Amino acid sequence: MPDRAHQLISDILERVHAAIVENDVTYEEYERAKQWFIDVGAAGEWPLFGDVFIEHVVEEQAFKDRDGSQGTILGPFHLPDAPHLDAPYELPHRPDEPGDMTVVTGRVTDADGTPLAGANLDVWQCDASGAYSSFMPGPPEGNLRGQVRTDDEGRYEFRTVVPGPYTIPLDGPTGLMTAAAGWSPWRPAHIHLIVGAEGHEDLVTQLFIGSSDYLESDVASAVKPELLVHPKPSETEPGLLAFSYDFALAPARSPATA
Ligand code: MBD
Ligand code: FE
Repeated sequence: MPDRAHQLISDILERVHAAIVENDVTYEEYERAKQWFIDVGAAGEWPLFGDVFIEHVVEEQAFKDRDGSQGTILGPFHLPDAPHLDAPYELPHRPDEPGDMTVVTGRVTDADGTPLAGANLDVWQCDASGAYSSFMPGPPEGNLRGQVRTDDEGRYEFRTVVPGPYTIPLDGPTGLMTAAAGWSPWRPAHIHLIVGAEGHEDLVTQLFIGSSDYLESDVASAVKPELLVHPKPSETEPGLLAFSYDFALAPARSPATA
């Protein structure tokens, strides 16, 4: 689609040029920016930069008219092949995993509220200290990643640990840019999910812990009020927290062909 490419590339560059003119950008600043581009690439932080500062607008634009539950950004830390777990579901974790254990329950339905049996929830999160397995030192491979299914009534239930807030790397180029701009580098505590069922559009979303710091200042601008959850002491399982969340999936946009 050359017209589309021409339109987008021209528009983005014109806006950069206008910002240079309006702010009277100097050669020193241009050279600093060039070195920063190089540094972001060398640090492997382009996915982080994109998902923190750009993805939220793409998500809001792409799904503004979609039926069903709210989604939010995917982020850079999803791994596609997390294990399909068996009931009773519990995300894999260390024997001495720090943090509060919680039960997460709810229903997956279509946009009209009809329960979806055999729906899949691909769940991933950081640990209580903000570390994602496979991306940060600390947790072992596969920690706090797994896939869960709904039962015949569309219900799901799994156990996990309440995640902590997360900060982007402070000493990398994305963190240095964030500090230079005077912004907080933190994301509030959240659990990522991709909820999927046959004939329905995948819902990429996050559930935000309602008691977390940084809900009002998420560096990735991904919090939506509909996505807050409030873990409370479980009424049936002493020592555990519990919360509930129901997901409604929009119909697939086009019929499957393969
Ligand atoms: C995260 O944990 C995250 O979810 C996103 C979107 C960006 C950076 C870190
Ligand atoms: Fe995250």
